[in-house]
Amino acid sequence: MPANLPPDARKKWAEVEATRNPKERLRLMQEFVSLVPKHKGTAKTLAQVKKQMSILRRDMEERKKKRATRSGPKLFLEKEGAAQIALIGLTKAGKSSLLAAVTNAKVQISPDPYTTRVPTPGIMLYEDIQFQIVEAPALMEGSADGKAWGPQTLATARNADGLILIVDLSQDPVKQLSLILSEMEKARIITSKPRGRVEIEKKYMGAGMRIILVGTLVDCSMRNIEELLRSYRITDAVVKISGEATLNEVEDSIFESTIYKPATVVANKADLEGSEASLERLKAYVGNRLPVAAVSCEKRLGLEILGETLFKTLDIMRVYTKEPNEREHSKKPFILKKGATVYDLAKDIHSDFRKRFNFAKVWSKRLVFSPQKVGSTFVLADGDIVEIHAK
Ligand SMILES: Nc1nc2c(ncn2[C@@H]2O[C@H](COP(=O)(O)OP(=O)(O)OP(=O)(O)O)[C@@H](O)[C@H]2O)c(=O)[nH]1
Ligand SMILES: [Mg+2]
Repeated sequence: MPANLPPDARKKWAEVEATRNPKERLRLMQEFVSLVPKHKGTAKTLAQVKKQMSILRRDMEERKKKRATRSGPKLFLEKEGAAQIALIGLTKAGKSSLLAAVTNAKVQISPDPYTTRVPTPGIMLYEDIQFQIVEAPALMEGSADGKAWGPQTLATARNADGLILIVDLSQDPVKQLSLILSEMEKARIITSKPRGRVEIEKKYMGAGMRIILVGTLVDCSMRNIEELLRSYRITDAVVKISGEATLNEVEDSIFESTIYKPATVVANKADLEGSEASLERLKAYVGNRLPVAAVSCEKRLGLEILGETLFKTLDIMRVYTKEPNEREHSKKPFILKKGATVYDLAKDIHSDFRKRFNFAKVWSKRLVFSPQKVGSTFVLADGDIVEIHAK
């Protein structure tokens, strides 16, 4: 049963998506729900929207509480550096100790529980990249239901580009990690790449629609998908479809609010007795789902691989730019997602380049001859040097 929502409901959803004010958004979502006919075909959509509404309500309540006390930190920390990484773990796992060991941050380390109560940032260097690491207040059972600093901890995770999940090897690490993963999943944050075959990434206005199909459409054409999305006023997006997908599945993904965050597990306190056995148990539990790094923040052991591990899990690359008449390229890299093209780089440099792009020259280790003259669709790789020529 493809495309089962009436046009007025689609229009309403477009209004929801265009609204940032949480109260207004909630009201529009409520109206949306009342416009959706209730039957088996719409059950999933309704459940997803209701879940979004409950998250929104909780966030609003949290904000109200903060306003009432007139204190409390901001919900989000400004991003700095190439990527923001949230440090998530139970109390006393060693989050502050890790921050102290790998960044410039001044933090309070203590044997008492719940020492860090506000998101605390620090900058870590890996080669020529700066990662911003943010210690979130300790996660606990009930965080996803709003207990203690739960909303703030989970908002920190949701707002970050990637996660470090830290566990204490002197306590049961499997229990800690499974608690972390289950609280996050309740808050709709997952650490394994979505199984979903349809991914919709909304883009800035004017970007246009790009559908990347690696597989087959079952009951529809590319054109049907564009029409469907347009009926939701989605006109600027990259839609990735893999495997077999129906039009209905594409429609479902519009309401999907689960987000994927690449994560690395850090197993701390590897200096303590008995840590080897618990590391083995942790590794057996994790399997090949996530990378696991055993460290001792106190003894400064095992930390040297952290930068490279983060870089790999984030799926990012560095690209250097060069002015046409200069010999040296920029010292500071542009950070792009793997698979990004010359076009993505050009619009990151200057929004004007989108229209004025003529051609680029690329110096790369992969190319037999460098530089090579390329067009905007050329796919870049880590370490490439790019010189952009405008019209
Ligand atoms: N043996 C050992 N102890 C550690 C290690 N890292 C941290 N600790 C100790 O663990 C305790 C908690 O460390 P913190 O870094 O404050 O932990 P946290 O996760 O920031 O805790 P809260 O902010 O209170 O939730 C402190 O007493 C640290 O000295 C380590 O690698 N080995
Ligand atoms: Mg702390």
